[in-house]
Amino acid sequence: MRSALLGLLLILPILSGVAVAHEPDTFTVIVREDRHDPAEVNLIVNDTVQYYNVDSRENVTHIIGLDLNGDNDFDDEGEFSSGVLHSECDWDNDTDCRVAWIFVINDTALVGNYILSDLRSDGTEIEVRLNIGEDIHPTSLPEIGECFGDCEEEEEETQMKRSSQTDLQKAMMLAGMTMFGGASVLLLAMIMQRS
Ligand SMILES: [Ca+2]
Ligand SMILES: [Ca+2]
Repeated sequence: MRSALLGLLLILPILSGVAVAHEPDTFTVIVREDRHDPAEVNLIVNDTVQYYNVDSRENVTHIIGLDLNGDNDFDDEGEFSSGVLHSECDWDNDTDCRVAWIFVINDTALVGNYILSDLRSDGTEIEVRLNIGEDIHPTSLPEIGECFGDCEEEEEETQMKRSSQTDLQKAMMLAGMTMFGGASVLLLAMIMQRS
């Protein structure tokens, strides 16, 4: 009985999570000798994209990734890559060998439009596009008070922006009042001079 209850408790959050989240899709890109099919992929967070290398030229491998600083590698800050992709593998002797890059988009930090590079071992390179959008599902927004990730930070930021705007408004109102006051005094002085 207790274990059944425990099981239910464990399953419930998973079920509710699945119910509100976007149904994950998997996109496949065929990495060829001269191009990718398709050359551009549009997906959203929770989707998966897999790049299959079918370039069977001898000793030619591919590495696909984001080269932010353009130095022809993928090991700098904010960069990511597939690792070396072969067209075929001898897994008996090389268990680390890969023919595909299965890229699971499981982090909202990845949202953005990327121009990835496919660096081939023969020294050539092509650009491919990967557009990652947010998983927006308006019918199932989190309830007020519920938090996803670092929302505390966001709230603080909004409050800070708001308070600085209010200060600016106050300053402008004060300046306006001062000017109006000054103008009134000037007007009064002119009237008094005439009369
Ligand atoms: Ca780099
Ligand atoms: Ca580098």
